[in-house]
Amino acid sequence: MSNSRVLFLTLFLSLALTTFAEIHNYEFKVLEQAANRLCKNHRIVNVNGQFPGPTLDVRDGDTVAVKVTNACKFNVTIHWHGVRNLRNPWADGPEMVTQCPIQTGGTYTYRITIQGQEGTLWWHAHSKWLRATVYGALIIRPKAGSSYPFPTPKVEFPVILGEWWDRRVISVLRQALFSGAAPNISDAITINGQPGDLFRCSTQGTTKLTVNQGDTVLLRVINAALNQQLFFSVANHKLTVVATDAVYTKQFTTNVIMLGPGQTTDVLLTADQQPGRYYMAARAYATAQNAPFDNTTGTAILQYKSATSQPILPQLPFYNDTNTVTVFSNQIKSPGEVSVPKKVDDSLFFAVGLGFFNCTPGPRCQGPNNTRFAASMNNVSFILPKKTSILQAYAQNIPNIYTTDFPPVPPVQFDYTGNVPRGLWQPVKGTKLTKLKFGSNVQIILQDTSIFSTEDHPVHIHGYNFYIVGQGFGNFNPSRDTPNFNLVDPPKRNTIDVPVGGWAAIRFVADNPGIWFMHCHIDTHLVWGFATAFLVENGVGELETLLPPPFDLPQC
Ligand SMILES: *[C@@H]1O[C@H](CO)[C@@H](O)[C@H](O)[C@H]1NC(C)=O
Ligand SMILES: *[C@@H]1O[C@H](CO)[C@@H](O)[C@H](O)[C@H]1NC(C)=O
Ligand SMILES: *[C@@H]1O[C@H](CO)[C@@H](O)[C@H](O)[C@H]1NC(C)=O
Ligand SMILES: *[C@@H]1O[C@H](CO)[C@@H](O)[C@H](O)[C@H]1NC(C)=O
Ligand SMILES: *[C@@H]1O[C@H](CO)[C@@H](O)[C@H](O)[C@H]1NC(C)=O
Ligand SMILES: *[C@@H]1O[C@H](CO)[C@@H](O)[C@H](O)[C@H]1NC(C)=O
Ligand SMILES: [Cu+2]
Repeated sequence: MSNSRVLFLTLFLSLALTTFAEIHNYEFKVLEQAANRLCKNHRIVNVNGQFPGPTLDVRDGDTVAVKVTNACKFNVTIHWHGVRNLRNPWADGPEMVTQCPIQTGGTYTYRITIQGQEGTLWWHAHSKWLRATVYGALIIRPKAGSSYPFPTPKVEFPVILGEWWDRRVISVLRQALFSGAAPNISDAITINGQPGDLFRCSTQGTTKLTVNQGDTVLLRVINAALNQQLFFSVANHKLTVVATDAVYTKQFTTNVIMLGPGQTTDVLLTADQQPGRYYMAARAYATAQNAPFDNTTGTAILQYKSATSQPILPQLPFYNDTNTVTVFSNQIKSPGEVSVPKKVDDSLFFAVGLGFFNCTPGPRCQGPNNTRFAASMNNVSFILPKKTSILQAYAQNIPNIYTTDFPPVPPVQFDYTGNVPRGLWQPVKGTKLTKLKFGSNVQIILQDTSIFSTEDHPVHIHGYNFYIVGQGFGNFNPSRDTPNFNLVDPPKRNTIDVPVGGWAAIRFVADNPGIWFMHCHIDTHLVWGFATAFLVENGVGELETLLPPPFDLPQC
């Protein structure tokens, strides 16, 4: 062999052995096609003709390039929920926040990097309400040569919970945005796109998972529902929680889990029951008072090989069983001691919840008592810019797209969870951001309000994982609550379901420069303005600096 050949081989081998990192190429074609559920046909937007869409299956350290072609008549973008994409919000996806939409006939390639994350994430459309049917799993396995922190399961299965409307979701949203009233609730809770055989015309399509007795099974549960927190349980089988939001947890065993929209939970189950058929079931956890919700039960079937018996239903908690939720979420912890920021540089307090805009009685004023529904954070109801995205405006110095004066504390202090005077119910509109220095230690208290109704809100931050150092009910009280923060082994997540009528304290280091969206993952609340964004400044040197925009970034 020639010297250069040897050199090349050595180089190639050492690269392959030291990094193992792979590059995955996927192609997504966004289409609108007929789908049949609950005895009715109507058109849904999907990816590659699949619903749920394709599963991305990668390893920690890999790079993923997804070429998205928009072949439907709506503007679309895709978000990689929970992927940090360090220095690269260009690949994050929220429409008019980090990019202009991919218009009909257009193409954009998302170049995603997975670094230090393992478990289950997911992807979904981030444009209007398209994510109702445009979503799929993103599975991140350990690097080659390393393994799970538990015995490798025999079977792995994504369980994607969703909501189905008998009408086109675009029409449901359009009607709500026109009238100012709350949108219609969904008609079915689904598992992997199927409502299950408790519904009419659904026996054929029901999702089934076949196992052998004795198998261990890893269920990767994702709440992809548009607007609904969900309980999930499997009849007669205990679930051992091993990870949430692609971060491993201390393991614990439970009969039921609860996920807010946006959250994921990996659970292990052992097929140690009598050979038979058992329902996996999902149903609402709903906390807003006097608000209608979809109270149907979505099911799939866990069946032992060759069993044919009638499936058994698990007992799910009552829709308002906050006690079960609290017991469950208090058990989620990091596996051991973690490095939580101890000193806080930016101390923020965000009061979050619903509100109303007064309006002139008429067809566009059909919220309660002649209003239009709104939602806000610190009394700002977020408006997406129309001319260009916030990230493009930031990177290219385009003025008048956003401001950086988001209030660090509520502009008016009040008894957040008490009887709030009507005079405080109407927020102001704005596109307001919080500027953060690179490397700053940030703490945010998220405080629910009782304006209209208390409610648990799944708050998601793009590009970041954060530690949940405390949670409680009522108003946050710094002198009482701060000393009880868990700075040892708190859970790390990308979405926190803030307790109903309560608060949550989160901490993170602002180590990812760029524009990053923060919002309620209930899409009804998001379109009403429950959102803001962070502008994280560059640090020192290339590795702490926002990447330049890719050449194919869509323009408005
Ligand atoms: C919403 O529900 C109302 C009452 O059931 C119905 O009249 C209306 O057509 C629905 N709208 C949409 C867009 O589904
Ligand atoms: C929700 O459905 C369950 C099971 O079908 C039923 O027991 C319960 O009464 C319903 N709750 C509401 C508020 O509709
Ligand atoms: C839950 O709802 C039921 C009936 O809808 C009610 O009787 C019960 O008091 C509620 N529980 C809580 C904890 O609010
Ligand atoms: C609407 O007005 C009625 C009567 O004043 C009041 O009882 C109710 O709480 C109001 N609802 C809202 C959402 O403001
Ligand atoms: C929000 O701002 C509006 C307009 O200034 C004011 O009327 C309202 O009381 C404020 N509400 C809160 C909760 O700060
Ligand atoms: C689609 O996006 C383009 C570019 O941002 C915009 O001009 C157009 O109004 C959008 N169309 C719809 C239906 O929102
Ligand atoms: Cu919300």
